[in-house]
Amino acid sequence: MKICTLGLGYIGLPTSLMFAKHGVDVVGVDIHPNIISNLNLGRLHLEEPGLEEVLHEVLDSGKFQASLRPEYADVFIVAVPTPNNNDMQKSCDLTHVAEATASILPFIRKGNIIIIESTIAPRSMDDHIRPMIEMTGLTIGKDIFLVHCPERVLPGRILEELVHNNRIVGGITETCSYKGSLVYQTFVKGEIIQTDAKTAEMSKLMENTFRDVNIALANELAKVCFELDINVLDVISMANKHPRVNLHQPGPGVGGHCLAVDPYFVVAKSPETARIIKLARDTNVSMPYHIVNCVRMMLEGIERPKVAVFGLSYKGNVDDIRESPAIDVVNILMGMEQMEVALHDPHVQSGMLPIVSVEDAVNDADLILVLTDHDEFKVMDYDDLSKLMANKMILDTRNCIDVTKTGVSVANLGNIYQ
Ligand code: SAJ
Repeated sequence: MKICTLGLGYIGLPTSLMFAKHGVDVVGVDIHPNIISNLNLGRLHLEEPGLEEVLHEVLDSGKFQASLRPEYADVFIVAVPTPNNNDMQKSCDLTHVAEATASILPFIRKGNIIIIESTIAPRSMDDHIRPMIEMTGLTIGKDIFLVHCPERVLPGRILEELVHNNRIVGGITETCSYKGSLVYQTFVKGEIIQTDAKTAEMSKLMENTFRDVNIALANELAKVCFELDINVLDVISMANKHPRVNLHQPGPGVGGHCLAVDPYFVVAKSPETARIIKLARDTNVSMPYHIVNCVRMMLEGIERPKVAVFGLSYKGNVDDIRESPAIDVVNILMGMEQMEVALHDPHVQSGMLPIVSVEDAVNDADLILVLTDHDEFKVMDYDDLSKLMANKMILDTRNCIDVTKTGVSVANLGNIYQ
């Protein structure tokens, strides 16, 4: 079998490498020349545990090659980004998916399987992708097989989850679903569930929406408890002792290219009806302002305060700053008069951000503001570090510092008012 993947980002690259590791000939296509040249030299452009080793393995075995152009193959997998459109409802922007699909049309032949893995708005397969393929004159379900198989892996655990998670394979016809499921049998150990395309689209969107809505509930609770002088973290751990309750963790907001993006696809398709989903988004988007209010409260009375921000990525142990609430917090803080803000993140290497060493960030700072739960921040010697500070204050918005191991008092979203 030969597979041609379109898009070599957080999903397309690990997926390509996993197929190659299991003996499939893979050509991975991306539109960025630097990504292609680096990958062919064994250099990664993103951080994901275990990925570099697999890249070297499949380059050595000759099973993987990165390229700027698609080629003839048995299977085409589209894994390109679907951002929000710039409209009021932040609908699903299918431009990259449509362009990637158009780019393979000259190479598709009878018997090929085309898989869209990108997260897409409900009915995108039926209303947009299907007509593009039908324009070739090939009959879907007979000559060519079209499926939506949404990616569902968690950044930070991608290689493990690619193998062990269940896969939903939603075909345009039943034969499409069957043919698509055979492709994933190459390495997937989880259940491979066959359904239709629109059920697959909505199932994927609901997984991320479920999580977003639940985090919004925790964040709303954090704000309510703040107003009522109740420790939200204690409340959550008490309530979660009930066998059917699983409150999520409050924090500075919800980021990444999935939870902060996908729920809008549903809202945009059904704006009058999808009200809880929209409200959850609004609540999560409001969290950076709540965090800044907390910071302001802690710094009251200090002239020209300095905040050392720990963590810019959207969650712990990843380098991805897309839609990161930490960036929103930083932007609000930087817009405040008299406020000095220093940034530290051991995972992020963005040339665009003035990231400094931990010592430079903390030197003369009044407050350490932890916005991302990187492992490095959990094991740091805060007693030692605080000697460099003008005022020894820490606000841990992720509740990730073990307070029993530090002599410095650490505020979190549960005890900020005290
Ligand atoms: N977060 C909280 N509180 C929590 C849990 C998470 O504030 O209790 C925040 C995180 O800090 C982060 C954001 O939510 O900013 C999202 O993080 P995440 O770890 O929940 O999810 P992602 O975006 O990294 O990956 C999600 C996963 N979806 C689900 O768990 C339902 C993953 O399986 C999907 O493949 C991925 O989206 C995707 O690509 O769609």
